Formats: sequence, structure tokens, C-alpha cells
Amino acid sequence: MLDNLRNSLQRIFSKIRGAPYIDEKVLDEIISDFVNTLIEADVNVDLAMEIGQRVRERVLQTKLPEGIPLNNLVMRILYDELVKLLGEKTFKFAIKPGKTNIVMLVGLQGSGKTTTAAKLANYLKKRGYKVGLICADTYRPGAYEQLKQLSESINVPFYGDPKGRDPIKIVKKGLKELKKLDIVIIDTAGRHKEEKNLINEMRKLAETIKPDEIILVIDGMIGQRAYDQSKAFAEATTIGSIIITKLDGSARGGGALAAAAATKAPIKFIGIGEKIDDLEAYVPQRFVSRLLGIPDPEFFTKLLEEVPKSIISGKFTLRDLLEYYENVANKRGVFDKIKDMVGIGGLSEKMIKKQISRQLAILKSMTKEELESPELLKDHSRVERIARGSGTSLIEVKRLLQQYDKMRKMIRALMRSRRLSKELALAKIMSGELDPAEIKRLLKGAA
Ligand SMILES: Nc1nc2c(ncn2[C@@H]2O[C@H](COP(=O)(O)OP(=O)(O)OP(=O)(O)O)[C@@H](O)[C@H]2O)c(=O)[nH]1
Ligand SMILES: [Mg+2]
Repeated sequence: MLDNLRNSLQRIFSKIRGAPYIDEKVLDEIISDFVNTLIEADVNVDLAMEIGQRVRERVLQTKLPEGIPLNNLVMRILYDELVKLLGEKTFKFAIKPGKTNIVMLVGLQGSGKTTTAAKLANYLKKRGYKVGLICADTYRPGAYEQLKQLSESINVPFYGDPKGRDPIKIVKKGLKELKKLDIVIIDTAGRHKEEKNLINEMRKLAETIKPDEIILVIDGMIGQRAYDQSKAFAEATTIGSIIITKLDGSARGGGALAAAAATKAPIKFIGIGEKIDDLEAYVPQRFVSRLLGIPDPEFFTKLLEEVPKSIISGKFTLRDLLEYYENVANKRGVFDKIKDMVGIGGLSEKMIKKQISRQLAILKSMTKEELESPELLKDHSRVERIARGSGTSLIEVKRLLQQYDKMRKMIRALMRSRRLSKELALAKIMSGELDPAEIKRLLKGAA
């Protein structure tokens, strides 16, 4: 669905996630990509630019919570703006109990009314309602047959009169026949010599039948023209809600959704394919999350949450490193992964083990206080004592301290940005899962 829009947005988001740092130049690149992506999806150009401008202001003006990388803020703001653009509010399709709810579908020729009528009937039937369909389209040859067949395929009652000419009469008769049902969906004509006649017929039908809900069906392929179209229909009758169809194929679907949302009309469903099951309730937050390739909207709402104190207050000490070496690094298979971290890439397992045993010796030569408070090791005489005591060299001790410092920064950054405990953060670093760009970003963020 909306392949172009989705691909471009996902490319932008992985760029944001992977960026080692975001300065104004990078931010402007991201925003310009974002704006172009919206315009390509047929979002109104002025609106797209306005959104770009607002993103920029919001990023620069929002105070970043402690320990949260700027990347998160940019992702969050883009997500928010997309949700705002595409609807924000979720409108439920309400069915009044104890009566036959009459739902009338209207829309221009070929917008997908007949298909959608059957999809909606199927959707509601699956949720336990007794649903029926009425064909009130007396213009389109074959309209009767089309809906009749669809009704049979989903096994719901159907009424129509292939010879009838008056839609009002047909609907009245149909409603009598189907009066025991919870919901009756009326499919109307889209084909008329003049659009004015279509609107007139629709208005008359609505005044006589008094449907509980009139749904405007809009073809997603018309893009931002959806704005004028829904306005025109809304002026003629009370449009209760909107269904946008063909979002599966359309390159302009994003524009159509945005345009419909801009009229403040409630978009309740979207059509995402030709098959009977290709209709879904429209929830903007969920829709945007899926567009961005992260199906869980919670991811975005949590991006700026401050990390619980209990997690980030944990301090990574030399004792933690000692314990890690003692517990984990002695196991087989870990050596390959940790050799980059301890700066001994290219060595055989035997050599690595030897290196680690030397590092262990260094750590074991430290006092309890030194293991807990590495700042004590700024004192050169302590470093000398440790080198002598462990049978290693000054250089080796200093190198270990450097490595420790790097790990400490990365762990702190990981604890804050990913809410990992100290142990998990260390395991992540040692597992070699982090790529160089991410390591650079963590070190920079922690500096
Ligand atoms: N890909 C795709 N095609 C759709 C969707 N909804 C409808 N269609 C197709 O659009 C075409 C027109 O659909 P109809 O349901 O006949 O449209 P209509 O509004 O009833 O047309 P008229 O009765 O002539 O006004 C058909 O080929 C449908 O299969 C959708 O969500 N995705
Ligand atoms: Mg039709």
C-alpha cells in the first residue's frame, strides 16, 4: 500500500536513526527529503512546505529531555506531523442497537461504491451484525448484477429491481423486505450525464430515506482533489463519513487522505485492494506507524520519555568489567566477538585468551576502592603499582583504562537511549551487534 510514500518515508527514518549526529545541515536535508516525499504523494505543496517549516522550528525549539538523542526528537516530530496531516482523530463506525441502521454510500462514478458496499457488509457481518444490501443504482448497466453477485459471495440478503427506474421506490421496497436486519447498506449510482443530477438524486434519496449515515466513497487516485470533492458533497447533503479506496495502488493516496482529513471529515475506513477483505478501519496513528515500518505506535510515543532513574543511575565500574571477564569471556565463542572491543583483532583464540588473562591480572591487582572508583587511577603511582603487581606493563594498564572509558561512555548512552540495564548494555557492546556508525554516535552522544 502506498509503496512510494512508504519507501521514501522509511528511507528518511533509517537515515535519521543511523545518523551519528544531526546538525542543522543534516536536519535541513532530512526536512527537504520529507517535504519532497509529501509532495510526490500529492500532498498540497503549500501545506507540505508549511509542515517542513514547522518541523524545523519544533526541532530547534524543543528542549531535549536529558539523555535522549536528537535523533529521537526528529523522529517523534515527523511522526506527530504525519499523524496530524493524515487525520489524527479516529472515528468509530457506530451502530445503534434495536433498529435497522441505514447506511447510504455515495460518490462519483467508479470511486468504488459497489465494491465498498459489499466489503463493508462483509466487515460488519464478521463482527456479528445482520447485514443486507440494496442496489439503488438504476443507471449503470450491470449494477444490479454486480451487487447481487457480491451479496451472494458473502452470503448476505440483497434487494434490487433490475427493471426499476426510481431509486426511491426501490429503496423503500428494499427496506421493507430487509427490515429485520441490524444494518442495511444502500449502493447508489455514480453514473449520470451531469454531476448536478447525481447530486440532486442523492439529495432527494437522503431526504426521503433519512439514512443514519451517509458515507462518501472517494477514489484515492484523485489525490488532493479529494478536498474539493468532499466539500462539494458535504454542501449537498450531510456527509457522515468518508471511505477512501484504492490506497493499494495509488501513488497519490497520501494526498487524498491528507486532503480529506483537511476537510475535518471523519475518515472511517480505507480500501486497500479489490478483494472483499480489503477494507480496514482507519486509525491514523496505526496507519502512520505502519507506513514508517514500525507497526507499534507506542514506539513513537515513547521516544522522548525520560529514562527511569533506577536504570540510568547504574554506574559501569572496573569491577563490572572484571566480573564480565570472569563470568562470560571465559566461555568458548565469545572471543571472536569481543576482540574488536579489547583492541586485539586478528589474533588467534589462544592469543586472545592470553590477552584477556593479562587484563584479568591487571584488574585483579587493583584494590577494591580502585575497582569502584576508577578516578583514583589518575594517580600515576597507583598505575605503576598495578603494572608491577600484575606482571604486565604500564602501557597495558593504560590501554585497559582507555578501553574501559570508551565502554563506560557507550554503556551510559545505551542505558539512556535504549533504557537498557547496565548488564544488557554491556552484553550488547560485547556481542558485536553495534555497527561502527552507531558506536561513533553513542560515543559522541555520551561525551
Ligand atoms: N485496487 C483497488 N481497486 C478497487 C478498490 N475499491 C474498488 N476498486 C475497483 O474499482 C473499480 C470500480 O469499483 P466499483 O465498486 O464498481 O465503483 P462504483 O463507485 O460502484 O462505480 P459506479 O457504480 O460506476 O459509479 C472496480 O474495478 C473495483 O474492483 C480498492 O480499494 N483497491
Ligand atoms: Mg457501482
